[in-house]
Amino acid sequence: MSVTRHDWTKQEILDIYNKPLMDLLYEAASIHREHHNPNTVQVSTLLSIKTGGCPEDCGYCPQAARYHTDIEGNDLMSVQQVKAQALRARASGSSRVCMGAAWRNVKDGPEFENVLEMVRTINKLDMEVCCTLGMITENQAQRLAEAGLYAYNHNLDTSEEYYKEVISTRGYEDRLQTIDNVRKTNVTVCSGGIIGMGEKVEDRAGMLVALSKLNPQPESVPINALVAVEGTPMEEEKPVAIWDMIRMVATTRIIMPRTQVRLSAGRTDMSREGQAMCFFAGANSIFAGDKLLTTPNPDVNEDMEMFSLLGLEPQKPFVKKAQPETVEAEDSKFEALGEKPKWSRPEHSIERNEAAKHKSKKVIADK
Ligand code: SAM
Ligand code: DTB
Ligand code: SF4
Repeated sequence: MSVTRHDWTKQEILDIYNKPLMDLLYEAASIHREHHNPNTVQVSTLLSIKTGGCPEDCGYCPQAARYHTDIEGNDLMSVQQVKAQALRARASGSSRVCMGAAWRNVKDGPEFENVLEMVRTINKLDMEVCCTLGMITENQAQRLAEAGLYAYNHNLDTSEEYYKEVISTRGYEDRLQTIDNVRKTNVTVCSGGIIGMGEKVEDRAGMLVALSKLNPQPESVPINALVAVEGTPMEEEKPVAIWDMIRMVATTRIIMPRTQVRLSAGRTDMSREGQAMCFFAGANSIFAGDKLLTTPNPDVNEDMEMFSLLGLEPQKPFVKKAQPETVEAEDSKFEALGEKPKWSRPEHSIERNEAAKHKSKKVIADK
């Protein structure tokens, strides 16, 4: 049985990533079979509960207010809307709902209270609940755990070095701190990143070093291919070659044998054959539903057809970890602390982020 290591070096990871493909696939698939059923795939549905208007400058993100993208922004959804969407997701075979909000960090107050109620509501539908709300404190993580949250998604996105070329409004350390805050609770950690942002293969390896150092390693690692959205600083990035996706998935599987590797954004550009190779290489979860947060994703029926072709079965909820109990708001042991944490703001200048910001002004002025 392969052991879980936390001391991988960048060079060791690069050597794996660059192996002849057949050797890489064989090794990854063998490790995959030691720890997982190769014919089941965990299916999550994403739900953007608060869309757009985000104050951050993440260079990949269509929801950053400063870039001129075409997305339609929305205030926080109601608990009833979320419940209806969750029921739809459950009926279509999803075991998990992942709620995303275009926030820098969670602020205590009525909106967070509503999110806690959404978590309670979905957990009571016997579905795994995940949230991705930006940076959170330990107290906020405890309150989410008490409401019945199963997983919290907070991506490292890339290597610490390349991160400085992507985001200037928050630091890598804060990402690690948020993950650590989640780890202090019984909520599982979902953390991965994006390839295709102009980074080097060394940066992909650097991100895997950072993820594999986490102890325990994340229960889920999403590998996103950049969705290059018009108006963002990364609008002109070339699509990720399927071979890069397969290599990244296989390497992640070898480095983190027990994690669920999630084949995330970018599937609309992948053939079924390409996705099948990713599943063979160790991917065992996907986001389903015709939309990710703001961008398209394959249709649910197309995915079910692919599952049937490949003999894959959707994973049932709570097979990896028992369902958390939901504590009602009135019985809560934790109260809102109204903390004002000092999350960092490096605020260095990133040329392409600045250019996209100014371009948006120009586009508006020209209209
Ligand atoms: N605002 C919160 C945050 O940043 O933590 C939560 C939502 S944010 C959209 C969640 C993740 O989606 C990001 O960390 C990033 O990895 C991924 N993402 C965003 N835009 C993307 C894009 N255009 N292509 C691929 N992945 C993307
Ligand atoms: C993750 O790693 N990928 C998902 C989820 N976690 C929140 C988000 C992908 C977003 C793709 C761009 C969009 O649809 O806005
Ligand atoms: Fe905001 Fe999250 Fe998008 Fe960054 S990734 S701009 S924090 S929604």
